[in-house]
Amino acid sequence: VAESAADLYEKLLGGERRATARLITMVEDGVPEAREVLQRLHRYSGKARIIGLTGSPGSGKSTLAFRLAEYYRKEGLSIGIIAVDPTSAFTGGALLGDRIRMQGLSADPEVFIRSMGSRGALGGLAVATNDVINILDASGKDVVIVETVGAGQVEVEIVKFTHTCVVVTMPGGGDEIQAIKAGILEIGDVFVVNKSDREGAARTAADLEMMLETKPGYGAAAWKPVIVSTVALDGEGVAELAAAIDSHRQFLVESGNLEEKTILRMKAEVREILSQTVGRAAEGALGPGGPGEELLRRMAAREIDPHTAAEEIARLLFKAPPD
Ligand SMILES: Nc1nc2c(ncn2[C@@H]2O[C@H](COP(=O)(O)OP(=O)(O)OP(=O)(O)O)[C@@H](O)[C@H]2O)c(=O)[nH]1
Ligand SMILES: [Mg+2]
Repeated sequence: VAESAADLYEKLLGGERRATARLITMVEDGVPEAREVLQRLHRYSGKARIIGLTGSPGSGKSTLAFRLAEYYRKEGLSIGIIAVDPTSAFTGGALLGDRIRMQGLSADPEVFIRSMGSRGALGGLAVATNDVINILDASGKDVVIVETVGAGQVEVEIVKFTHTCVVVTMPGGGDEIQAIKAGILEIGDVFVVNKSDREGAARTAADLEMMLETKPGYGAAAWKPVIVSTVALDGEGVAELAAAIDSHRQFLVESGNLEEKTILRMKAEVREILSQTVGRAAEGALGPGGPGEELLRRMAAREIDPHTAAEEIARLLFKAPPD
């Protein structure tokens, strides 16, 4: 029996996990009714702290996410964890110990864990992820952790949807730091050298520090990125990481940057949605039976150039008065 959008909405606000899970699946599948629920939910979101965890594959992001979740649970906070396009699923590669700890966490009604594959890429993975952040936020989660593999444009896009971005790295000589250099340095508020039980951790932290301090604009920046060393395996340094995340949060609140960040988040969100809408409209206009069909023929006959044709279509799409 299909649940109506109104039912789903009520159940979600009532804290029903199944409703949350169902709505997320609907978002991933691009089911139109999901939008109706998202619209209604919007005014209930905006309370959660949103933390991004990004960094190279296998650096320990998932393990750290669980550790952080355990830490926040002890503080009495509820948690949502989203893993975006994980190279290894939560139930996959992890060691037995990890799996058992994870099962413990996922049995906790105050913890909601979800992996998002590129299945949701249809409507844009970044938008789908942000929808899921908002769903977990509205469902009452105090903290939402978003894990992404810090590689592509989508990840950088997703980081814009978080309040605090944690970049996770591990000892591994120059390669590791080199990987970080590509764009990731700019987006980190907190940097973690995980697997500090391994050789070369101090060196990696020192290299990182030097890179951050020589970054253009470092002296003028109001927030100086913090570097934390952790061993996610046994939880060492996790309290320090939580403290660093907290002080960044504090900074955002006190400097008024939180509000600015929220506006930027909304902007990124609307921009993504708009560009998709406009893209689809353009496809439609140029498709069979669309107003562009005739224009395309005229272009082929060299009667009209592509710029003029695009202008005409834009005028049709946006219904702007002809000039
Ligand atoms: N030695 C050591 N191993 C760790 C530490 N943290 C995590 N690992 C191990 O590193 C491996 C990868 O950990 P994950 O937490 O899955 O890493 P990830 O960054 O989420 O990996 P992907 O999502 O696949 O990119 C696992 O086998 C962990 O047990 C650590 O502090 N020290
Ligand atoms: Mg992972």
